[in-house]
Amino acid sequence: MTMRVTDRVREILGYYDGEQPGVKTSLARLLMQGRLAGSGRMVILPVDQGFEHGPARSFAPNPAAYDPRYVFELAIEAGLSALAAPLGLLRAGADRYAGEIPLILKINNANSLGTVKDEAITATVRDATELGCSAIGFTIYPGSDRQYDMFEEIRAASAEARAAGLAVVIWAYPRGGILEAEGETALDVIAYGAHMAALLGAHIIKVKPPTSLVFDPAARPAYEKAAIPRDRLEDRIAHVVQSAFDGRRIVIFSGGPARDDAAVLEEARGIRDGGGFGSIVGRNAFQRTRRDALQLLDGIVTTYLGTA
Ligand code: FBP
Repeated sequence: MTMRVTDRVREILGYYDGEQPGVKTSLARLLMQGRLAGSGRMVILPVDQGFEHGPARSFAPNPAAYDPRYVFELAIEAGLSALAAPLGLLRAGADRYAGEIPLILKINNANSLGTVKDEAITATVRDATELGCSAIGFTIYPGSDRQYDMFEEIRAASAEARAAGLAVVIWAYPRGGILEAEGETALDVIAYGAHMAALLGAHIIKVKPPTSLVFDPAARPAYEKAAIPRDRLEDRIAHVVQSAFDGRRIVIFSGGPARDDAAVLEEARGIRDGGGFGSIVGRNAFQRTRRDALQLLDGIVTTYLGTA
C-alpha cells in the first residue's frame, strides 16, 4: 500500500468498528488497491465459473483464460481490487504474483452436474492464510433446502477467518426451494439475501442486480405501503444497500453472462448512482480478448471514479 488511507476509506472502515484490527487491515488492503484505491469502490475479478458452469462454457470464448496466470495478469493489468477464485486456481499463481493483487479464496463451490442446490467446502482458512489472501469467499443459497446447513458452515468458517485477520465475503445467491428463476433476482429476495448475509457477519456482500419484481406475496404490502421505488436500477440498488445495515456493509453487484460493453457500463452507472460499492465481473471480463477486456474494465473503473 503506497497511498495513505483516504477519508472515505476511513469512513467505511468505521462501519466495522468492534471488528478485529486484522480484518480491518484486510478490508483496507482491498479498498486501497489498484485504480479505485481510496475511492471507496471496488471491482473484483471472480474466476470460479469453471467450477460452477464447466470449462468450455467459461473459457472457450477466450481460450487464453484456461491458464490461471492469464486471469492473475488480467486483474493486475486492469488495476482491479482483487481476484477471487477456488483453491487450485489461486495456488497456480499466488506465488508468482505474490503481493501484486489481493486474493479472495472461494472456500465453497458447486457444479452444474448435481441436482441439489448446495455447495461443498473446498478449502480452509489455513489455505487462505498460506496463500496470503485478504479474504475468504463463501456462497449461501437462501431459499434452498440446504440453506440452514450453509448458514452453519459460514458461521464456523467466518469465526476462523476473523481470528486469522481475514475479511469474509458472502455471495448471497437466493436459489432453489420455492424460488423459480424470476424469484432469484426479485428485489425483495435480493434485499433479503443481502440482509441475511450482513446478519451472518459478512464484511462484503455480493448479490445480483435486482429486477423490479416483488416475489414474496407476504412482502408485497410492505413495499407498497412504504412506496419503495423500484422502476430505476439505481433505486433498486439503493434499496439493497439500505437492506445491508443502511449502507454500512460493502455491497457489490455481479456481472452475469457476457453482454455488450454499453449494457455493462449502463449497469455500472446504475450501481454507482444507487450507492453500490462496486462490481464483481467475471465472464464479461475473461470471456473477451485481453484487449477488449482491458477496455471494458477501464470503462467500469472510470464509471466508478466519475459522475458521468
Ligand atoms: P460473473 O460476472 O461471471 O457473473 O461472475 C460472478 C459470479 O458470482 C461468479 O462468482 C459465479 O461463478 C457466477 O457469478 C455464477 O453465475 P450464475 O448465477 O450464472 O450461475
